[in-house]
Amino acid sequence: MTETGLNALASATHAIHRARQHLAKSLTRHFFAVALLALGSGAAADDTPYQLQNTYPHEPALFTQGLELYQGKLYESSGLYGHSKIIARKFPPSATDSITGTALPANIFAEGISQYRGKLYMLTWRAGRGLIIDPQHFKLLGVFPYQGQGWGLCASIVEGRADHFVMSNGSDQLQRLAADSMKLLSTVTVKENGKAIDNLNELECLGDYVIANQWHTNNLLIIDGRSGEVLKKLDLSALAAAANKTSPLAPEAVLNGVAYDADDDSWLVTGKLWPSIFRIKFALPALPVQSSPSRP
Ligand SMILES: [Ca+2]
Repeated sequence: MTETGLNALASATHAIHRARQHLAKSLTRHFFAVALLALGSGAAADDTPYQLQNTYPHEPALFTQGLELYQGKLYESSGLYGHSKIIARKFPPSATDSITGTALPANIFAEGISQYRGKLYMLTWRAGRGLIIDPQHFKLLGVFPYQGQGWGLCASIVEGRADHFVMSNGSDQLQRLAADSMKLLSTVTVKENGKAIDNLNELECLGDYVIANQWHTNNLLIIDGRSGEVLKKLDLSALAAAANKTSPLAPEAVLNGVAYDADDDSWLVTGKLWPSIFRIKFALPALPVQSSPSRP
């Protein structure tokens, strides 16, 4: 692998070598390698009922860091150095599906992913560089810098204002990044009745709502992305318990992964190393009326 920096990284897209190998169950995965040395280096809200709609198999080897539905496929990023990958498969899955995706270089720790205007954006934890990837062929399209650690990512789109990404970093802060430049716009502290809520991890945006799961808890938080206020909290302990019934889970096999399905207004949730993906429905609380409008 030859390369020296981010410019080389961006230009390395077409120099990637690809290999294919057949996986068990006749699944196919596309690999590419890129030169990436530059990356080396509440108590307050009530628990809210939800309805379990369905349960699907999930590959229990995946250390899920990002979950996103896009054009009938479920995209998932899986972390850990030396094991990171992005995969995609038709959803709901069937036994004959093929899995496509890409294995990532060993110095990349894949974190959250988000689809935005036909491209996948993926964070790389402590490396401070995100990757922009073509969701069809998994080619590297670009690189963007970010500040601090990168955990979860989602794209917030509201008619009448500029799009932005929301990024978590494991703290109680959410960063807003301009979607057109990936530049930091602002940060907001997530609070539940005045108390900061930390360890925010995987995210899903729906307009101004930010749905976040909190690392090492079974909580799914419904957040007003404009103010950071936790509007509701779902306790998904029953789903975590159900996952544990079929697979002994390691201590790090925690709830992580939420994706919105606009087709039926439901949500897919899973966890690291979980054998199941759950489809749930829940009512979104109304967003408070803001005294100062968010539009410019
Ligand atoms: Ca997500």
